[in-house]
Amino acid sequence: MVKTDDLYKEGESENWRDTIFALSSGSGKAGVSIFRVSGPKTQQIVKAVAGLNQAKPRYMHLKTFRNENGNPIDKGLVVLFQGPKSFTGEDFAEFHSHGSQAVIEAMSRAFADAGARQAEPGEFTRRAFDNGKMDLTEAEGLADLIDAETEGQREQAYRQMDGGLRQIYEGWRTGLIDALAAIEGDIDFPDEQDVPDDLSHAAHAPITKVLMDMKRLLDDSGRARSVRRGIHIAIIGPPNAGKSTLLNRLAGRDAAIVSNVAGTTRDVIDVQMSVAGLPVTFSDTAGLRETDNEIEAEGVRRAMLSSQQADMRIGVISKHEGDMDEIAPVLQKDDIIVLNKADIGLNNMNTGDFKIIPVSALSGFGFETFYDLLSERIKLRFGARENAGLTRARHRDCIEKAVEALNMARVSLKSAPELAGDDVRSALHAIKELAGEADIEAVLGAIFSRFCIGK
Ligand SMILES: Nc1nc2c(ncn2[C@@H]2O[C@H](COP(=O)(O)OP(=O)(O)OP(=O)(O)O)[C@@H](O)[C@H]2O)c(=O)[nH]1
Ligand SMILES: [Mg+2]
Repeated sequence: MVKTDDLYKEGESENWRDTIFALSSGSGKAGVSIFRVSGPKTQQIVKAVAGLNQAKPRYMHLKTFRNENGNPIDKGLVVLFQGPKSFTGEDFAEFHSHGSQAVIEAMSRAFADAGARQAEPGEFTRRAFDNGKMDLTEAEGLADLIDAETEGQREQAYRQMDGGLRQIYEGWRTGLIDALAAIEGDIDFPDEQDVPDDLSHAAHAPITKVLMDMKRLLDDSGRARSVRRGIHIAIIGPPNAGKSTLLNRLAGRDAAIVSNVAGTTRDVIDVQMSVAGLPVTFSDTAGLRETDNEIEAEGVRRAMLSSQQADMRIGVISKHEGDMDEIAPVLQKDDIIVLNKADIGLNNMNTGDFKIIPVSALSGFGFETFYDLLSERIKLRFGARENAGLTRARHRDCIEKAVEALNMARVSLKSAPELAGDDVRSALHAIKELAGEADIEAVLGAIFSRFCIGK
């Protein structure tokens, strides 16, 4: 773990010893509000505000909370956690008061008067991280859990917060340290009899295993990131095929303008919803066609861009000959095609390898079948996996660095094992960065400042 001395430069160290407080439950009127206090003055504050001289740690005490003058503010619960057995690793307390604006203000004043200062966003978690209560991936998982809006996001975030990724990289670290030991044995004692000649080979197996593991996780990283950020699905097709009508049916409201004028939709219209417990943004786009109209042409350009950037596409065609030709170039494997306007009769369409679903976006015919297939595809491609994944670009960057280093290590092993040692050390450093153990103050600042206050 990182030592706090390394992280807090001269002048900032005083900051570290501050006692901080914050309203940790959401702001606004509520039945109950929860304040957190952390730092060396915590017990003193529990005494000053709750009148508890000897709080029994980890026990809820029902107390009257008082201001500096001894006047009662409210009655509520207080619990003390003595460091290091607390969330932050410091002395830490929670006060549960009633949730009115006036109580919140009076409580905040009481904490400030008793010697605490208002916490910065993410400062509690930052202290937990600095005190070795969690690594950086776990802190990120916690941030994601707080932000989770769908079941799939919650599951993924929980797994990461619970040390899923940490477990994986600790395994890698063990493997690579074994490999390093094998390599260095070769270098440092080349003439000693009890060191076998093929030590470099002993390093080969653990390096390869870690490498394969890392590659597998990298392959899956697109999925993990999509779940965290939201899955993007573009609705594309020729003008008038019924894309906007389909979007409206998915959204259950009139999100996009529908008309029988070809070229109605120009801007990309996004609708967010949860499908199969996963966060999905559907983008309705302009109908794809050659056009002289400048504005429509810009719409088509945006449609193409949205389609390329999307994780998946829904191609909407109606019965026109040539519809398929318009969308075929932009479709990718596992995309879905709907043959719309089934209410006015169906033609047979040659859609190549793509499964086609007849629907009527207008009447709702076939919509359920389409929606079930869509959910199934989304679940299959983006649904939860057993193991934790690489949910952020930061994770992927670290692992890519490690993979590059280990690839070089494998090459070096045969010819120049001393170089392989350096490569393995680089890979170990990349793992340190992933864990938040390397000196990456800027990264830490960026991550923790995104937390809400009180976390
Ligand atoms: N009969 C029938 N008409 C439909 C169906 N879906 C859409 N329409 C009609 O087809 C016309 C075009 O529908 P839109 O949803 O605006 O089509 P679009 O693909 O968004 O068109 P652009 O935005 O111009 O690219 C409208 O008059 C809709 O009412 C359907 O399933 N059956
Ligand atoms: Mg439209």
